[in-house]
Amino acid sequence: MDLRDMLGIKYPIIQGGMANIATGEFAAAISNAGGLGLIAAGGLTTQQLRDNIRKAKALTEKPFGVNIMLMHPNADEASDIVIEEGVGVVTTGAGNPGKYMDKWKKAGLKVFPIVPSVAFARRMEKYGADGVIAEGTESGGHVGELTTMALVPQVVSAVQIPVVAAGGIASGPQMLAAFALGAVGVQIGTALLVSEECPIHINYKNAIIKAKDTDTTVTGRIAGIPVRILKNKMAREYLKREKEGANIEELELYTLGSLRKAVIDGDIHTGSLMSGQVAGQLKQIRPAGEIMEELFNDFRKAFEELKNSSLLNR
Ligand code: TUI
Repeated sequence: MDLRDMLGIKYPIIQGGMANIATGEFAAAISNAGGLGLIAAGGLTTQQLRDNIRKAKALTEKPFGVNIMLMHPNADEASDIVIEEGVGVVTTGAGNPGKYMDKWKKAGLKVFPIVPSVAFARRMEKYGADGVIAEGTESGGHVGELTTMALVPQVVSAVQIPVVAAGGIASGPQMLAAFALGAVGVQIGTALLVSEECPIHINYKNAIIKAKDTDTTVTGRIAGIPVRILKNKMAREYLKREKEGANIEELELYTLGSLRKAVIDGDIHTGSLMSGQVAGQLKQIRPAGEIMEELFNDFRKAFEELKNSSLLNR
């Protein structure tokens, strides 16, 4: 199955959900540039979600979707709004979308749950998911345990439905690796955070551009909500207090509203700068169309180089 035909898109690229960041305007920009843009329902009120869907519809003729962050208190309402507003595609993260699957399938929505394990992917296939997004721990934000390299091929072997790879993909060779592992497409988050169209504070973008390979860390492992962010003052204090045995209530004081601090105020010291491990590769802020076009062209080049390499020719 070619993901481009399945979703009606130019590149086999689904935008990462990115709660509190991915607006209707941003999703439309990604869709107009040839990927599948997504509005993140996480962080929006129900009315804001409706408004953002209508905004995206006004700004693009191309397909777009909604990402529903299942830990968000508004997930139930969001699950109805996507039906009422006639959204074509839903991706879900940070939980089990099982209770919504029947109504979504009846409404003709295409559903791609994000899965951190083989068992969860199998369960989603049984529920009737159209595909799954196998997301490795290299990703930014809320992460699972397994790496993309280990997770994707095991999910591909376990299910019949299409598998999209996510986590650690921001270059042509990484995209090639995802396809080599059996994925039919990729989900791209961090690389699109540093697009011109992405509505985060410039300080947040510059922090990603400045970051090196080892500059992300994972907070919240003990509390059971592991979140990958760029190392900063907030991350250091959080990890210190976490090690010292601070309770969840205290730790939440660090994280509550901290993503918005980074996104809106550009506070790179006490804000939560969610980012994947690929931050170290990203060196400039560019239009989203250029980022996706280069990714796909470099994927082709990487494949040609591999075919012509001495490895295969002696
Ligand atoms: O959801 C994400 N990434 C996210 S959500 C987010 S917003 C946030 N803000 C503050 C704290 C926490 C989150 C930022 N980034 N990725 C998809 C994802 N889903 N990663 C891991 C999972 C997952 C984990 C467990 C999916 C299912 C699951 O199973 C739960 C179950 O019921 O067994």
